[in-house]
Amino acid sequence: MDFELDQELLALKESVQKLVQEKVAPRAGELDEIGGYPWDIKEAFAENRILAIPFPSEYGGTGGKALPMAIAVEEISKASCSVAMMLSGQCLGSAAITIAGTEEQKQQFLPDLAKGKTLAAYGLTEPDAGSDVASLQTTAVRDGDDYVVTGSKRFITYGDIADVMTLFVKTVDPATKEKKVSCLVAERGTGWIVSKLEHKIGIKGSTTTELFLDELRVPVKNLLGKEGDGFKIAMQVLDKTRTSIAAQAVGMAQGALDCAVQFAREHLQNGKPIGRKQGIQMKLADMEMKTEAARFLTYMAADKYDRHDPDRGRYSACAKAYASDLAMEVIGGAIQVLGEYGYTKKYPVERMFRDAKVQQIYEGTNEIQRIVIARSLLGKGF
Ligand code: COS
Repeated sequence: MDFELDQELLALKESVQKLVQEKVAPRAGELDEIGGYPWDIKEAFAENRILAIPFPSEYGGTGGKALPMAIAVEEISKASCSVAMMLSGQCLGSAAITIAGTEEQKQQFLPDLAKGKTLAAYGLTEPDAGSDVASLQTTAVRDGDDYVVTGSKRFITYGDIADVMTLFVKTVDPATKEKKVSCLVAERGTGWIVSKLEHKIGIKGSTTTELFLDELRVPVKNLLGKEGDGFKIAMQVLDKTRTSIAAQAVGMAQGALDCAVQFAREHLQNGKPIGRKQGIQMKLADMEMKTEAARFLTYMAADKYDRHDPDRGRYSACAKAYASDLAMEVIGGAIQVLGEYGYTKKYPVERMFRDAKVQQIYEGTNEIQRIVIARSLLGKGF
């Protein structure tokens, strides 16, 4: 057992840190103010192969492993969770193809995604189907060589700018008339309409959309796996990507802790730094302990995913729920250390506090994570 990152991961961490300092940190506050997608940062990420991290090397990626993803996402999130979403979203939107695609489907979609020439979205959630995936209503009906898809999707990250969307639908078995969850790869320009851009509390530098699917045509050859495989594909994707959400939370907790430590060193009261007060020291120590614990749980979950551990889904749920609950606590603690300053836009902790709330919600609420964890402990039938 070795708790140190190997040379390759350390080099990745350093190169992402450098890029974040140059390109992301100076823009983080402005992105929160104006919203939208930072295309210039996307170009820098594409050039520096950051967007290639989610993809296997055979398809132009850097390996497609969860642990390097977690390390890169953590580093970006220290400065801006909105920008980290760019990488997390590319992984989430494409993972179904990596996991369940045929060789031909992978060759068709993955190389351009790995180059950052195209962007991906994950079309699962609907207005009436969030936590309960099986109750989704969007329907795909066969018409010759196409499926014709009708329905709507809600809270879809990058639905407005994605070129491909792994889209979860119900197909109808012609023999039994039974409706089954299936996964299609839909392409831009085939009939998905952005009906709304959400106004959110945080992660304002990433777009969240409502989509209206109006007779969207998807070639039958874009079906991933078989009809009826969609539910399991959706769950397998989330087993991987929840480690990336945990990494967002760890990155923000660390960013907030760093800010609180610096403030405690520099901010004077009665001529002495507030860091000399034990009340402040206790808070900083708690924040450090919890952030480290969340980081190691996140790295372990990602490593277990990469090793195909049979309990990888449970570990990624543990990491996602623990790290995101803890991030709210740590960032709230950082605001408390900064006092009124922390409540203003002069410091990034107020933005982090707003950005960190969503990790307790998206990719399955933390209540759902606890169900996943408990069922995994109890076994089939619970
Ligand atoms: N990998 C592979 N298969 C899985 C799986 C996983 N991680 N999780 C479940 N399955 C399989 C089960 O083994 C079961 O297979 P069989 O029918 O062959 O027995 C099937 O899928 C159904 O599983 P289950 O009965 O557990 O499904 P539920 O409808 O009870 O739902 C939860 C389970 C609630 C855990 C699931 O719907 C979930 O994770 N929801 C949250 C979705 C989410 O994260 N939404 C956010 C969207 S992305 S922003």
